[in-house]
Amino acid sequence: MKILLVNPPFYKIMGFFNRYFPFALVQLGTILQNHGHEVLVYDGDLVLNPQYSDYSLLPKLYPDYLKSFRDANSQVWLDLEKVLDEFKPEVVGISIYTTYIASSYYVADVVRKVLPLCKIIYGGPHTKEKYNEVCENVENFDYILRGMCDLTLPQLVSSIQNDNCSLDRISGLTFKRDGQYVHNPIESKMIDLSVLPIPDRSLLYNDHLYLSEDMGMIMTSRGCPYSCSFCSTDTRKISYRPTEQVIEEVIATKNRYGTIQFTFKDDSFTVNKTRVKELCAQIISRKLKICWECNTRVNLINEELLKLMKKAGCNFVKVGVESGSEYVLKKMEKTTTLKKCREAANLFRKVGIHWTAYFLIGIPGEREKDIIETLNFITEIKPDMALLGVYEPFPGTAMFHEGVEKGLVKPRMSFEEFNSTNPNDYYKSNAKVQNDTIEWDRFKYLENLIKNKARLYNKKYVNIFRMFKAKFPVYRLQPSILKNDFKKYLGY
Ligand code: B12
Ligand code: SF4
Repeated sequence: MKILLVNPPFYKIMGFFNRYFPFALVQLGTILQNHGHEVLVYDGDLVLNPQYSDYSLLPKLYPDYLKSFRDANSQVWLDLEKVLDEFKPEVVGISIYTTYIASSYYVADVVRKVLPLCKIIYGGPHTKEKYNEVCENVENFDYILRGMCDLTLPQLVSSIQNDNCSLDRISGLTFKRDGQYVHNPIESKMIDLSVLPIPDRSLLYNDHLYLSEDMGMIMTSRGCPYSCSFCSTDTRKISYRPTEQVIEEVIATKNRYGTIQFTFKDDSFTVNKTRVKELCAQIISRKLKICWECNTRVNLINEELLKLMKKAGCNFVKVGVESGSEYVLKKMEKTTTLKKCREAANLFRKVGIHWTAYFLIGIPGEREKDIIETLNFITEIKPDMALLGVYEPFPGTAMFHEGVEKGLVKPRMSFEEFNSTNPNDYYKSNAKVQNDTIEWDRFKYLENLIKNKARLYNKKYVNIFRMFKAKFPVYRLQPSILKNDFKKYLGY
């Protein structure tokens, strides 16, 4: 069958900088291709000329995003129509993240308008928890697949090909029978990654337009054994790809797109140290000459491991420090301590790997004094980069449920609400209430204070120099990346 997988436009409509290619769709597309289907992956959020890289502008710019749904001449939607018209798929898969749900709904409208007979499948992180809400909100779809779909999507496509036979047997499928929705349970949260093919990036429409480093996103594992209460990863288990397969993907991407800066985007890359050591040893012994970054946790590193990672080309590590308050770390169920964060900071400095610390403010129960402690903690542990986010309730998380109990979060959102609300405020009972402990005006004051301090901190010459130094080997070989980073920096 002809299958189009669509990553809905979001950042592009507002002119924001965006990163990477839609990994999940390329992975799913490759699997479908191996089952004999003709597949195209359309990334509606491929931004070629970004205007902004400061995402705190979103509250000001989101009306442009919502307005685009009512503008028949909006270029992003005309572009999608053109692809549908040219490729003429029989099945379209659309991904849904909570943040861009309004766009995912609109993509289906466009598909129905251009190709009324085409089957529409929704999938992605938002559908796992909120499939009932999707059914209530929109009509323009045929199926929702929940959870990991690597094995179930080909099953569904084959059912569609055979007049909807055996739909009952597909794990995590929502479909309509006699006018009623049927929701099959999800049988397993995890899958054996060794059976999956290497994601074929050439399935992307206009694959040559991506920056080489944006093609360098690789997942070497899936899942996370931790259960931070704000995070929607709920696997509690982790499954790994064979090291040899990861190396093959690195080599194939480097050969085709010239990628030298890679990102291992696993939730927590260093959970299994033996595996990381094996991967590093392979990168070194096979002289791959690449740089790479990864995400991990402050409790999952040690000096020996960091040294080896550095030797194998690791130039950036990103960790969720989250808060400078022990009380808040406990509320987040982070299972780390300030002491562990300090130790990690010392280790990164000692080994000399650029490290970014993520911080999160505004969770339920957080007090003013906790935010001040976070501010002080940034200047105490001195990460090379401090990135600050404001808490947003994502469905399926423990904190979402806590928010519902406290009246801060509404369990459902209507179609109209998605189409009139700033995506940062989705599921908040009141856009002008961040949490139950700090008054709105005071919270906004503290948010601006800490964001401005973090911005100034990141712009210190010494921190800019460290960033430049970490990426110098890449800039030397690919000056276009330096130009791009410079533009991003100016917009920040
Ligand atoms: C990489 C990543 C990013 C990358 C880019 C992603 C990309 N271009 O591919 C960047 C850094 C840009 C990013 C940004 C954001 N991200 Co993010 N990201 C991830 C991360 C770490 C990995 C995603 C991934 O590729 N996983 C591997 C693939 C194979 O798994 P998957 O995405 O779940 O896909 C499977 C199923 O969901 C399903 N599926 C997915 N799409 C589709 C489509 C169809 C049609 C079907 C049938 C099935 C299907 O099948 C897939 C294979 O089994 C996840 C965490 C995680 N562990 O998944 C968070 C995660 C997806 N991100 C999340 C969030 C919140 C964000 C941000 C909002 C963060 C922020 N505050 O700004 C932004 C929003 C981005 C946007 N455009 O709206 C949340 C999503 C929560 C939600 N309910 O939507 C996650 C789950 C993190 C978390 N644990 O809370 N992210
Ligand atoms: S925040 Fe990170 S460590 Fe915590 S559960 Fe989510 S992925 Fe795991």
